Amino acid sequence: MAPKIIYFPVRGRAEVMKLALAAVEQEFEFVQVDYADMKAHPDQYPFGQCPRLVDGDIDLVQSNAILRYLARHYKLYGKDEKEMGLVDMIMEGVESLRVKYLALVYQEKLADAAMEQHWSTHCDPNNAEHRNGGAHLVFFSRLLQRNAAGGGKAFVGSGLSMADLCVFDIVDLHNRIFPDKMKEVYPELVAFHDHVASLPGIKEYLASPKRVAAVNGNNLG
Ligand code: 0HH
Repeated sequence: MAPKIIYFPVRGRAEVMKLALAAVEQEFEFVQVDYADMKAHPDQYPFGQCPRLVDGDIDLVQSNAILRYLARHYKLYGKDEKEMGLVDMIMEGVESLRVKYLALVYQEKLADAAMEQHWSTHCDPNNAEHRNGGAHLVFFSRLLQRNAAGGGKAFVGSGLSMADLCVFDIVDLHNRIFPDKMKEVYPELVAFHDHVASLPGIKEYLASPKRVAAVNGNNLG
């Protein structure tokens, strides 16, 4: 049976899971969460939250635990322990920036001043060494350049990994809210994003109705 992703009808925290399954050309089923059912079944939703993944007898919540399971199972975790550690490291870096992005969208509602603040603190390369909670786009630009084997197309080694899909998603989210600045300041991240978007499986997924239109739950972003 195809893996089932249970979540709200938005991209949100389920998007990288869908990208991963698309990348390995594994069919999946998307099931819209029943909120009351989620709250009534702590056995299935142990933290009272989704996304949830059901794949055979695997039944998980917590998005990064799900992503790591998918990375292990579908061989998106690098070729050895060293690469696996780097995939984890980059995934955690994306998580740090995702939390800042989520605050911008859900708490600040993309207000102009908050957008400026987010760009200044978490995106402007001239401010990278200031206090930013370890969340900054330039860190990803540096890591991409550091991985010579990837040639600008992979963050870890030379093949596609879960790290790439996580970075793809966070760059995609920033491209949407800062389209001009991203092209101007981070052409290498935009080129990386476009490369991932063109990969077999991902290209078809992105153009399909399975890619839900709503990015976040408040129609912003
Ligand atoms: N640490 C968890 C993880 O990484 C965090 C999960 C989480 O925040 O998996 N889950 C939220 C949904 S993500 C949750 O279950 C935010 C998307 C909101 C979209 C709402 C769309 C409605 C549109 C019809 N929240 C429910 C809760 O906490 O009660």
